[in-house]
Amino acid sequence: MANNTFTGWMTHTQQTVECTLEALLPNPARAPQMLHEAMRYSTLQGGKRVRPLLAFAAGELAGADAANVARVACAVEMIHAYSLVHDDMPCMDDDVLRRGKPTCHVQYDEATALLVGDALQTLAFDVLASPLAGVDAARQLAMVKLLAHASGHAGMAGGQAIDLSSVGTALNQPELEFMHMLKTGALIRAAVLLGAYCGQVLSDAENSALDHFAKRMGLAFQVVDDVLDCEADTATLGKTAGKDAANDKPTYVSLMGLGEAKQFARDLYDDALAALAPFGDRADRLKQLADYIVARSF
Ligand code: GRG
Repeated sequence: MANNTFTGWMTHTQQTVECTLEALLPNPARAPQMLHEAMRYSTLQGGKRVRPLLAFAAGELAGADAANVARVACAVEMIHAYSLVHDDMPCMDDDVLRRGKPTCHVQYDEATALLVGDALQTLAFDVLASPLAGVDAARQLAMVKLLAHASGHAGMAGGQAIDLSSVGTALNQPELEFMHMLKTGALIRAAVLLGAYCGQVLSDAENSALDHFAKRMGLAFQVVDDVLDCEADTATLGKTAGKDAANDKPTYVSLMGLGEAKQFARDLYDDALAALAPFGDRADRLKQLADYIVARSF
């Protein structure tokens, strides 16, 4: 399929991500074989690769070298894969299926799943800290710090902690928003900014416009996830709208109802797209991607 259509670009980019991950992940024939195999099992051939796609689209906007973006995008995807492996473990969400196959701790064992997450996280930083052609060392250091911040206590891990401690409690909308901004939003924001940092230096105004886009998209992604979950549950189980059956966690649908949650997703999407106006057609890929991520819930 031609790369100049959005679908063609997406398929091509997903294939690039798959090949780059293949090359970066450890060889399953080498010891420790089970760890290496489980890292590959948890990362390859699965997922929509939304974060890498965002990195590539932001890289295009900044005129970045595709090989650099591929490495950075894969570093972000490794953090994402690690988070899913740990999130599925019995001490967290205790899920048995992920992407249509047994979760890592079911397929292997809990100790292996813990180590897979640890090893994917450190591999991500190894990849991000390895020289990127044409990117100066100070900028690359800032990129490493950005991913660390997005993944740790002030980002994804912190959001997960708030999520776990909120089970059975009634979060209000600002609290829910704060939790999601950290848990899923921070990594999505990092994907966009890291992709752009692979390219030409943007002005302060351009950086904050892109940052605003990335934050709005991070939240929109979660609202859409809640809307689609609710619609799938209602269709298959006739479940009460918006309650997470596994642990009664609050969602945007349980907080504001399905119609308002959809409207909220649309408002976030409109706001995100408005932030891209100063980039003109350089932001076309990001706009198409925003459409793909959010508009599927309208
Ligand atoms: C364990 C530190 C730690 C954090 C876990 C992101 C996360 C934090 C948990 C995921 C829980 C979850 C299902 C959240 C809903 C939104 C979400 C991030 C879904 C999974 O991301 P997708 O849709 O998944 O990009 P694929 O499989 O396409 O990669």
